[in-house]
Amino acid sequence: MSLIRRIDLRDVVDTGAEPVDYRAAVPRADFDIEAAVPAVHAICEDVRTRGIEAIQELGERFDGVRVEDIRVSPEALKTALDELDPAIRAGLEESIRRLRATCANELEADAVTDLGPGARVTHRKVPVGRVGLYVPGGLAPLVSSVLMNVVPAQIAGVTSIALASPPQKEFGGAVHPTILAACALLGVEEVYAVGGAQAIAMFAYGVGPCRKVDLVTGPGNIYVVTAKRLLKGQIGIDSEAGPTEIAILADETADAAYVAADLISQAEHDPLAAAVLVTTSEALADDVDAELDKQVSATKHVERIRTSLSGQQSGIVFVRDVEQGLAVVDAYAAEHLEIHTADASAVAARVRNAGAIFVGPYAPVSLGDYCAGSNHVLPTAGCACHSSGLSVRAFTKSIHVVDYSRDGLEAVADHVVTLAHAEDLPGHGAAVSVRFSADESAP
Ligand code: HSO
Ligand code: ZN
Repeated sequence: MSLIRRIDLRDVVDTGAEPVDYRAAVPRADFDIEAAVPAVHAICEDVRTRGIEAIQELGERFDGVRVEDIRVSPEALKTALDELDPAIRAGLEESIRRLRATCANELEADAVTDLGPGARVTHRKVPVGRVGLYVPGGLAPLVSSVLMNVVPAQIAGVTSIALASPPQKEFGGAVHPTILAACALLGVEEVYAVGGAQAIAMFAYGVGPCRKVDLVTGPGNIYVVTAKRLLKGQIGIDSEAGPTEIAILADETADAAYVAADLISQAEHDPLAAAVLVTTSEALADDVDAELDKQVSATKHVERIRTSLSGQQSGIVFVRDVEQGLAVVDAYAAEHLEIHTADASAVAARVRNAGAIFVGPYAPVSLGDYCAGSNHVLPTAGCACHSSGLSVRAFTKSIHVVDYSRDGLEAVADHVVTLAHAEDLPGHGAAVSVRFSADESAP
C-alpha cells in the first residue's frame, strides 16, 4: 500500500468549449477557518477589552507560560546575537544579502503621466507607516520567517516595525533565542513575546507597550489566520498563509529521489501540510512511492510527515500530458510549485497561479525557504489565484496625486459636467463649471 493516494484525471474530457474546472478534483486541506471564528472572536474581544491582562492569561493558557513583561529588553536581544552560533549567523547573513538584493530591485518608481498641458497624474508609492510582523513558534521556530517579513518591510521604507512571536516555555517565557538573534541582526528593536490570535489582536488594537499597527504580515496557525481575517479592516493584512503546500508538476524526465525529498520537505512542517505530485508518468509515480517509503522512515519527524502525506490534502494526480497538468496546477494554485519536466522554464512561463515557482531539478522549495532571495511567506489554500507572496509591494501603498491647472481642467470640463448629469449628480458638474463662470477671472 502506498503512503500517498492516487487520483486519475487522464480521462477527464476537455471539449475545448469551456475550460474544465479542476478545482474540485485536486486534493485540498480541510482548513476550516469558519469553525475557528467563535473562539478567535472571543480572544480578540478579550484582548480589546482587558488588554495586557488578557494577553498574559491567554499566553499562560496556550503557550503554557505567563510572561510578566511582554516587550523583549534590548539586553536580551543583544545577548541572543552575541550567543548565536556563527554558522547560523553566516547562513542568516547570506539569506539577508540575497533577500535585500531582490527587494531593492523590486522598488517601484512613482509613475508620472502627463495627459495634456497642465494635466498630470502621479501614482506615488508610499511605505506603510507601522507594521506588525508575526513569526510562528509552534512546531518549529521559523527564524527564516523573521528575514522574510523584515527585509522587504525595511527595503520598502517602513520606519516602525514591531515583531511578535510566541513565548517559549523551555526558555522561561522568552521568544526563541535564534529568532531574537535574527531580530538583532536586522536592527529590529521592538519585539514582543506574544503568540497566536492574541498577538494579532495586540497589533490591531494597540495594547500595553505596543502601539496599534497599520498592517500585519506573516504566516501562522489557524488561530492566527482567523484573527487576521476577523481584524482585517481594522488593520491591513497580507495574503492568508495557512498550512504549507507543495505541488510538483513532473514528467518522465524527473528524478524520483528529488521529487520525494521535496514532497517530504514541506510535509515536515505540519500534519496538515499538503504534498501533491501532478504527473504524466506512472513509472515516476511508482518510483516516487518507493523513494517515499525509503526516505520518510529515515527522517526525524516521521509521524508528522506520514500524517501529511497520507491525508486527504495530499496525493499523486495523473494527467494525460503537460498541457492538462498545467490546467490542474493552475486550478490548485499551490503555495509552492516545482516544475520537473523537459523544458521546465518554458512550462513554468505558462503557469498563472502559484505563490512561487521553482524551476527544474536544482531549485527545491527548501532553497526558497532559506536562501534563494525569494520570499517564503506565500498565499495558500488556492489564494494564489488572486494574491501574491510578501514582497516590497506588500509594504507599500500608492496614492494617485491629481495635479491639474486651469487649462488642464478646462480641456475636460464639458465631459465631467455631462457625465455628472448622466449620473444625476449635478452638484458634481457644478463643482467644475463654477470655476469657469463668466465673472470668474483667470488667475
Ligand atoms: N515552507 C514554509 C517556510 C519555511 N520553511 C520556513 C522552513 N522554514 C512556508 O513557505
Ligand atoms: Zn518549509
